[in-house]
Amino acid sequence: MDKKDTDKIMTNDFPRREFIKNASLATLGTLLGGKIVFAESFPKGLIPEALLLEESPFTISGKNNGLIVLNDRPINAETPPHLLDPNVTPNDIMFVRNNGIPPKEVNVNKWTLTIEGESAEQTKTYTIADLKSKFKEYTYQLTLECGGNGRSEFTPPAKGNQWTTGAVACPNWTGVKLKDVLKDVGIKSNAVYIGYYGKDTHLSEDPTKVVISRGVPIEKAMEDEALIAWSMNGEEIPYMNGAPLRLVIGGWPASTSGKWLSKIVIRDKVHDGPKMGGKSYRIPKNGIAPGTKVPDEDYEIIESMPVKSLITFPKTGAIVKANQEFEVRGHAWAGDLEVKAVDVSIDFGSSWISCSVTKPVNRLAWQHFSTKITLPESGYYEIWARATDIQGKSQPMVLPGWNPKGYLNNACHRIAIKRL
Ligand SMILES: Nc1nc2c(c(=O)[nH]1)N[C@H]1C(S)=C(S)[C@@H](COP(=O)(O)O)O[C@H]1N2
Ligand SMILES: [Mo]
Repeated sequence: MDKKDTDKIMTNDFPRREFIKNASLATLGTLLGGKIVFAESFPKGLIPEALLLEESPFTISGKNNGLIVLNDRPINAETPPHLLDPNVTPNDIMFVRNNGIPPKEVNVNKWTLTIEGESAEQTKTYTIADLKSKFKEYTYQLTLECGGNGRSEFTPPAKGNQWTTGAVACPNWTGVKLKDVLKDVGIKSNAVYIGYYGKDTHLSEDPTKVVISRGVPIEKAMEDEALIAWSMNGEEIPYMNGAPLRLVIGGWPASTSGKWLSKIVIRDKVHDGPKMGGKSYRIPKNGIAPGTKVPDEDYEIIESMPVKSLITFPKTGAIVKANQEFEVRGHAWAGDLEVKAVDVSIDFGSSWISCSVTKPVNRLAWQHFSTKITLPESGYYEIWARATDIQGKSQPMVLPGWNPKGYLNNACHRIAIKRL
């Protein structure tokens, strides 16, 4: 079964229809790429004709119209698994996770990056041209996954974007090493953390309010693969993904990869910008029963992301012929670690078939798995994928431990298949 065949086969778009049916007119407007004129006459519950078309003709700026919009203010959109099939994620396919409103003006020639902070030897400001001429350029393929990817599966449900599996991507990033720029400024010996600031604006429209300002320990910032990037897959970074400049911290929650990057602070303590404290991107230090309340001091910051995999082919809902052998393939990643093995199951986890797994092209890039499968008799199947990292940790089959904000769901990915 080649790619074209499964593309033609049915897919289950029911959840999307439910969402659209219940969406506000403003959300529908975003999905359609403009406000609905005469909205007051639009029958409640009717699905706009444009959204009934197989491919919506209108999109989020620069993005593939197959992305699924979860929220319109701020704009958040995830990628269905089958669109993540390429080994290197194309620019128009990468998910969008905004906490605020992207900057109105993005001028590459006027853009500056300032480095400062109590553990910086001096304050220095660079234009993008300065960065390009002063420092050596590097390209790495780096995996970015939102800490809340998979949130929709937790019960009791957690507030926030109801990501299913699509808040992950692994494009090629080009830029300079964060460590080269930090060293050029000078790092004091008491440095422990860095923090970023971007040019997006707060949902309240209060210009003094910072949307999000997170960071990483200085050791993570000094890794070879931590980049200040201006390019994705050899092109400009898409506007929604942080053009013209962003941090790329592979393997850690993507919230550490600041978009529309304008300032980096070198701190003598753990960075304390908005979304570093409380329950944001933090999980209880100890396992808890679902629904338990935990005081803030018993939380810790999420660092390396857990092992996970995604089946990108076939597309869920595919129908295969009797005795038809077909390929099952996808990607697997494990935060700072490498993936050692990927297994798939066609019998709900009773037995597992081991897949071939590629080496990562560089550290912190996702890996690819594949195997060939024939289904024994006619009927409904699920294919489950389970990756194991080099330390022997595997994905849970159903759900990992519940946490109040619904982070780090690395449960096995499942797809539905029917055999004729
Ligand atoms: N300036 C800025 N940087 C940001 C964010 C943001 O809202 N503003 N969102 C963060 C979060 S939570 C994630 S998951 C990633 C998403 O990156 P993407 O939108 O390019 O997929 O960007 C991170 N960097
Ligand atoms: Mo995120």
